[in-house]
Amino acid sequence: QSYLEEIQQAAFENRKLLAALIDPDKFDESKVSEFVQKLPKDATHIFIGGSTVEKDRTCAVVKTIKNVSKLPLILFPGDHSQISSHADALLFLSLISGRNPEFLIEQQVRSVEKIKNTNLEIIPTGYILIDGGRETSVERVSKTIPLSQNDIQQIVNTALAGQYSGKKLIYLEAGSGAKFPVSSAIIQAVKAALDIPIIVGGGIRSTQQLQLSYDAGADLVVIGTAFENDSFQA
Ligand code: 1GP
Repeated sequence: QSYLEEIQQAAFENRKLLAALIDPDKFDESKVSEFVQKLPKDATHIFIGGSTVEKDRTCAVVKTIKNVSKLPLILFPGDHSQISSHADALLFLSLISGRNPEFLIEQQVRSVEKIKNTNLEIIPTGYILIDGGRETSVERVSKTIPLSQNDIQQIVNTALAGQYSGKKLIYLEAGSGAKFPVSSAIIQAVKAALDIPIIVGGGIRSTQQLQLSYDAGADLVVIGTAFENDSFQA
């Protein structure tokens, strides 16, 4: 079974998934092993990536994580430099909420030479940036405008356009450190319209917010900051 198939099957069976996001810029190798060993037992995946990561850091951190954890390690890269062949899979992201060709296709083309001779599983993913109440680094780096949480129809249409173009997953992103996460109303509407699994992340800091996202229809939730600062509220 591929990593994508595992996610699809869990979504089909309504088994909720939880990814801990590691931003290689914020962890040195010794810190990362300790962090991974202390992750909550219900974490099912590790995502790795960030908006701005120094060259070669990702690879070093990926190798360290691989030594200490058996969880599937999935690249969630901010740009083509963050691709490491030592991970298990790659969210091949296209920032479809934005209109910046750099993140719609340029970074993807530039990543091909790095990817094509590896065993990385490539997972086509539509990435949708939604306003989380404060400017986040995704917005700054991608130079794109997040969709308003009020414009549910535009978010649903964007997600559907992603599905129709062959994306296998849709990622609803409020941005790392968002003030408020993607609303239940948005998740519900996207879930009702789509046939593919939905990832939700950005600004989720408590069990209650996590459960709200799951109840609304998120198949996989990503938590970065709250785990990183050890501030997640049980
Ligand atoms: C960011 O969705 C992730 O890409 C996680 O966000 O750091 O706010 O948990 P947080």
